[in-house]
Amino acid sequence: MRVSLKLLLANSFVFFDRAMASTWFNTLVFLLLSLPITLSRHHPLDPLTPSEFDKVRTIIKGSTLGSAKNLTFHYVGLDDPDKPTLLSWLANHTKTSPPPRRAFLIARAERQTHEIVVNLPDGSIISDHIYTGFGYPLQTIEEQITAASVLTLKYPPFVESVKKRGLDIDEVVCESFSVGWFGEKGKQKRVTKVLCFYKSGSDNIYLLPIEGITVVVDYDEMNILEYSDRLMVPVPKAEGTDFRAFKQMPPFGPKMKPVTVVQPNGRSFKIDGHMIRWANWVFHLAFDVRAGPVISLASVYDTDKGKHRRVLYRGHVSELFVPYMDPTEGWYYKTFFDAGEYGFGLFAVPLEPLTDCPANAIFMDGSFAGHDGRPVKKPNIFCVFERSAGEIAWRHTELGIPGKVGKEVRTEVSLVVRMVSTVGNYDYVVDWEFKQSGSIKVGVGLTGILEAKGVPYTHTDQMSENVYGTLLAENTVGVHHDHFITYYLDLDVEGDKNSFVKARMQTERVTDGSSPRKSYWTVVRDTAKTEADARVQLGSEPADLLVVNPNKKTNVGNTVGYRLLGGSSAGSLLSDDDYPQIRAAYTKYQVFVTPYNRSEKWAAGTYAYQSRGDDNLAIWSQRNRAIENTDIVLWYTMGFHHIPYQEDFPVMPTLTGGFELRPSNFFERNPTLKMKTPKPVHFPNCTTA
Ligand SMILES: *[C@@H]1O[C@H](CO)[C@@H](O)[C@H](O)[C@H]1NC(C)=O
Ligand SMILES: *[C@@H]1O[C@H](CO)[C@@H](O)[C@H](O)[C@H]1NC(C)=O
Ligand SMILES: [Cu+2]
Repeated sequence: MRVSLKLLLANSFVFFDRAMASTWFNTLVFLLLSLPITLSRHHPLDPLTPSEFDKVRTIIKGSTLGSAKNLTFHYVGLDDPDKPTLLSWLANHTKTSPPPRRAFLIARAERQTHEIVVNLPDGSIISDHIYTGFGYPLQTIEEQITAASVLTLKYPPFVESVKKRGLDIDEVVCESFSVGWFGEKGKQKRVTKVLCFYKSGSDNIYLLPIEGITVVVDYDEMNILEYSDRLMVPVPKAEGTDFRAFKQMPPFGPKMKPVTVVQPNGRSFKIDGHMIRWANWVFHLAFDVRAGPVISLASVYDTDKGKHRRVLYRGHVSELFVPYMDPTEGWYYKTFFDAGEYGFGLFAVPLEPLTDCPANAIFMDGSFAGHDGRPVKKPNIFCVFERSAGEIAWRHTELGIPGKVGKEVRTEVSLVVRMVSTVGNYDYVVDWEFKQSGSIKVGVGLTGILEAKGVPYTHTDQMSENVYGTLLAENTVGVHHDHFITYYLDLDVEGDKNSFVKARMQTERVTDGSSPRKSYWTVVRDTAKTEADARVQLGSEPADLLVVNPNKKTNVGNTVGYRLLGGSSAGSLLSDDDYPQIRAAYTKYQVFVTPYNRSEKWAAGTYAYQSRGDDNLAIWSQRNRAIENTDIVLWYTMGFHHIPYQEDFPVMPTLTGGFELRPSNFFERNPTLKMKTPKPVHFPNCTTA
């Protein structure tokens, strides 16, 4: 859920809105954009620019599809070059020209889904394939607004239902919710369910649901298919739901003195286009409307070897599955796929300097193609900053030498790339943090508003039925749910031929009397041969999980690798035959490893909207392909079972989870041994003791 649509549109603006209306102008822009000089400036992984989105639109409008009725653009993005092509270009890029820039788009026209590849340099359509399988592409913001705000709010029976509840229609706001799939056979229409909320003086609409009304809208016809008004549960009281500062009454919370991070000599990182260089790291950062931030070509400089060494070819959020645990009529279908149904990048919000990101942050913009294919700018979509939060990178006090105390400490400074996506009620703060130790830490902060249900109860003593959640305030239940955030991690540890190793810790018994000890643990290293060996439920047995390069050894003979330190791991508790679980079957495991395949990027399938579970990570993994000493992709699913608590009301304090990719026999020794702690900064009113 979903969608402060108007706000999102207000924060974006459309390029060339009127100018593009005239055809000669289109042709001119088209010709200008065709000049190779414009294109050669791009890194092959740079996201499409606003003018490239325009160009794609112009090409499609000029094709046979251009005359189709109701042509809508559901996804437009870079058709990233084939990996071998890109790698060979990178190895040689002073001598050869980059792979041609191509766009991949998913458009709908006349109730059909088209998958189109456009060659940008010459404006040709390379392929136009009609997808006939189950599931639909991302919803557009515009169709969500039309279904919710235009159709529903004007629908006479709905206006009547609002009146019957004694509510004022002008205070009602509505939003579109994806409907899922519950075993229906045959092709289903592309539909949405609309839910409405009551503002009544508070802006915290998600805590003020109008329960008992079902509205089903056909997206393709844009009409209301079903309407029912079942029961009359009061809208919860608005009192106490407001989270805006100016609405709060004294007494106020603890007062703090100003605090900030200053870098008097400037930042230690450089952004060149989409390439970011900081300390020992270099990587490419792109925005994708479905994934949000995409990190590519991350490599770490090895001071001892005097070169950059490859770590991560590509990493991004692949899916967020958020199933609610209330099986009743108004709630059962709430099993959201925030990336594949809504667009994790599409709902990214502009970051505000000094609050969303610290004072030393730099901001980057992004853009995407709207419903009509026109570019929409997303300002301040990412921030990049150095984090110096008083952490210790490493230290030691040497107390063991009589008469001498030796001490060494290094301060931790890391680099963070941040995006915040507000998918309706929830705000996800996603951080990619690069450390000088060679670690990449990925963090997700969950905050925002709980999805609340209106109930007749004002105290837990009155509740004789299951309310499927926690009574948070009078008439307000926070419904039980999960968050499963799946990351696509194409690690290339010193090259693309990698293996997945489980270093299992196994208890050994001492039975021969050779030691006073009766037991110890030892490590058994299993290299996964096929996909089945690499499905892991974390916590089921103690093991380090590594992606290694079996062809590269350290000087003392260990295999170079990176290990996954999983955090916030939870597995889905739904039954395997439950429909949402069939669609998100991969959430039974936290780890999968697949061989690299360019078309396997989205854990819940390319067409997650109304998907039926026939195309997802769990299904691909069942092919049980070979994954040893080949190009592999690691998939990690972070999970949270969320029982709401009263502190989550009316706005939830950030709950943080994450995982770490940590060099493991990658370097010859601690790579931060010779790292220098930054010089101290002296403040006028601050004394360093
Ligand atoms: C186009 O959309 C309109 C409403 O938005 C609908 O009535 C019509 O049937 C659609 N036509 C096609 C061919 O999809
Ligand atoms: C790549 O993935 C797609 C989608 O799962 C599949 O149809 C195709 O067969 C795969 N290709 C290879 C070479 O495994
Ligand atoms: Cu939650």
